[in-house]
Amino acid sequence: MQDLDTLEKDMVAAITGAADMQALEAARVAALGKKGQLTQLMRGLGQMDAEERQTVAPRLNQLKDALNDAVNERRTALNAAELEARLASEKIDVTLPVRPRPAGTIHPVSQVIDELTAVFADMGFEVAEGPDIEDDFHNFTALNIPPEHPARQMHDTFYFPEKDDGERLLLRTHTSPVQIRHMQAHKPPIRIIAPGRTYRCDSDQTHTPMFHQVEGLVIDKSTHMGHLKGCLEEFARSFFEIEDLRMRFRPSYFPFTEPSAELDIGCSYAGGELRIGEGDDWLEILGCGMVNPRVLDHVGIDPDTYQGFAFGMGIDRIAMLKYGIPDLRDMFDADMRWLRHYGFVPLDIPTLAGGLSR
Ligand code: 2U9
Repeated sequence: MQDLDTLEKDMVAAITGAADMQALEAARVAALGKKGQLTQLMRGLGQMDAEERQTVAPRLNQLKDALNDAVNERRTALNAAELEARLASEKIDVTLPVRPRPAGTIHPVSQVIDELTAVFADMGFEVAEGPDIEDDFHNFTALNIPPEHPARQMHDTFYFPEKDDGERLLLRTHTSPVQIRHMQAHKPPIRIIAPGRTYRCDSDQTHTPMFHQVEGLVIDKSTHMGHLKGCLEEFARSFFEIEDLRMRFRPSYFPFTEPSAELDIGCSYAGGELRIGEGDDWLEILGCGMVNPRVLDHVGIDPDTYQGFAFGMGIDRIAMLKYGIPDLRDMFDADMRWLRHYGFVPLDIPTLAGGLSR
């Protein structure tokens, strides 16, 4: 019996000390398996006389129960530890966003350029581009702004240092030189828009030294003011996504167009908040006119055969109006918080069919 006590102690120690399920199974088999130590002892009962069997058999049964209890207890403990470890390793933070936001957004100016392009492309316009650094002829003279013209002062031009030949290059003050270059390189009919950066030495609450413009030009044999009106009304309705938008053309003056006009759209300023398409007030959105015949002369297009219309508008301004952006200067501060707030989802490309804005 003393031997059985030692044996029990050793087997229970092997079971309770098993570090994992594999070790526990090995300890169980060593004690209770077909060839296990207890099974061998049970088999020995047959060789015992009745009296000895009567004392040993209950002791072996008790040992068997103790070993089974020890195995079950250890299995439960190991299972619990394994679950604990799995739960710890599979921990998820339920406060994390379900799907991470893409890091970048589309700047409102880029978004509005895409929207303008979609609207005018649908009317058959192509996009034209040209250099930011221009010469005096393409930026001024060809546009009927001769050297002594007062409009030159109004443009607050950034000039480069004078070259050896006396020429002074400049940063374009409007995108009009793009249309001049296009007319020099292409014969009419012409139907283009020119979006891009423009520069004027001016900086305050409503002006930045770099800003964006889009201009448009249509030249054909019988293009007239009715085409201008229809085209720009269609543009305003599509761009602001308001079918019954109120509009009016007001006479104006530009050296490069004659006659000239400005387009106002209906709005309300009630409660200090601008609402486009509501109320009785007016908001100027663009300038336009019939291309001055002198401009056509400068690029070698016969004004007796061809005529056309042109328009121009500030992209930054209409982006602010459409998307309720309060301060112009924030547009070019590259502040990530501002960009996250006013930016657009990269794959939300504006189309007329799919909707211009979200
Ligand atoms: C050519 C002929 C004519 C472009 C035009 C305007 C009227 C105009 C301003 C709007 C706000 C500039 O950004 S702004 O300050 N532009 O009002 N632009 S007509 O006329 C052209 C252009 C090119 C060859």
